[in-house]
Amino acid sequence: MKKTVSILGLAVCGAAMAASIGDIVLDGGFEEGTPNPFWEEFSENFASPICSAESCTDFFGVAFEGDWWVWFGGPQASETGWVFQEITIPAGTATLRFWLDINRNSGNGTDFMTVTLDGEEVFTALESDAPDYNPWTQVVLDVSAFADGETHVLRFESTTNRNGGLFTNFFLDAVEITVEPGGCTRDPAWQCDGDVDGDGQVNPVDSGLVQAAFGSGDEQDLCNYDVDCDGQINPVDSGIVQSLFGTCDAPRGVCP
Ligand SMILES: [Ca+2]
Ligand SMILES: [Ca+2]
Ligand SMILES: [Ca+2]
Repeated sequence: MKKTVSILGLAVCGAAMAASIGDIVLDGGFEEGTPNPFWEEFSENFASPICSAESCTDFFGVAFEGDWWVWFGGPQASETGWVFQEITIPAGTATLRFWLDINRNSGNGTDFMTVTLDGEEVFTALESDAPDYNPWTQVVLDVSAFADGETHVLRFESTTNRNGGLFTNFFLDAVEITVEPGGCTRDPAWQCDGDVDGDGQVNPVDSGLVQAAFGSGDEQDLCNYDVDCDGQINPVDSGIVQSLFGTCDAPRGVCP
C-alpha cells in the first residue's frame, strides 16, 4: 500500500519540493477564527461564515475539531457564503479531505455547498444529501489534476433558501490537502525556480549547467535540467533559467 506523505513530511525528507512551501492548506481547521488571516470569507447575512459556539451558537452542533468551523446556511430567507484561499500544490498525487455535517435540511432540493479549484467544481452536496453527511462525515477527493506546483484557488461556497419553516445547515471543518510526491527527485534540490545547482541563486552558473547538458537523455539530467518538461534539454530550457536570473521564486514542480 502506498503511503500518503504530507508536505511537512516531504520537507523533512529533503525531497525535491522546498521547505518554503509549508502546509498546503493554511488553518484548515479555521482555529484562527474570524477575521481569518488565511481564508477570505463572506456571508450575506452574518459577519462571516466562520463560527465558534461563542460567536454563533451551538444550537445545531459544534466544530468537528477544536473550537471553530464554517457554518453555511441557517434560518435566513436566503443565505450565500463562501471561504477561499490560494494554495500551491506540489507535483504528485494530491488528495483533498474535509469533514462535512448537513445537520438540517430544507427539502427544497436546491440548497447546496460546492467545492471548486480555480472555479472548477470538484464536489457538490445538496440539502437532499443530508442522510449521507450527518453526523460529521469525511469527504475524500483526488485533486491531482491541480498538483503542478502552481497556485490555485480552493473555494467552498453555499447558497440556501428557507423552505417554509425548514432550512439547511452545511457545517465544514478540518480541510487538508496531502500530496504523495510523484515524478523525479532533483539532486541537488532547487532552492529557487531555475536554481539547478541548488545554491539559492539563479545566475549564469545555472544556465551554464543546463547548456552543458544539451541533448542528454540521462534520466537524472532530464530531472535536473529539462525545465519545461518536454523531454529534451535544449536552448529553451537555458533560456527559461536566464529569464529567472536574480530571482528566487518557489521551485516549479518536478517533471512527471
Ligand atoms: Ca475546527
Ligand atoms: Ca544556482
Ligand atoms: Ca526542455
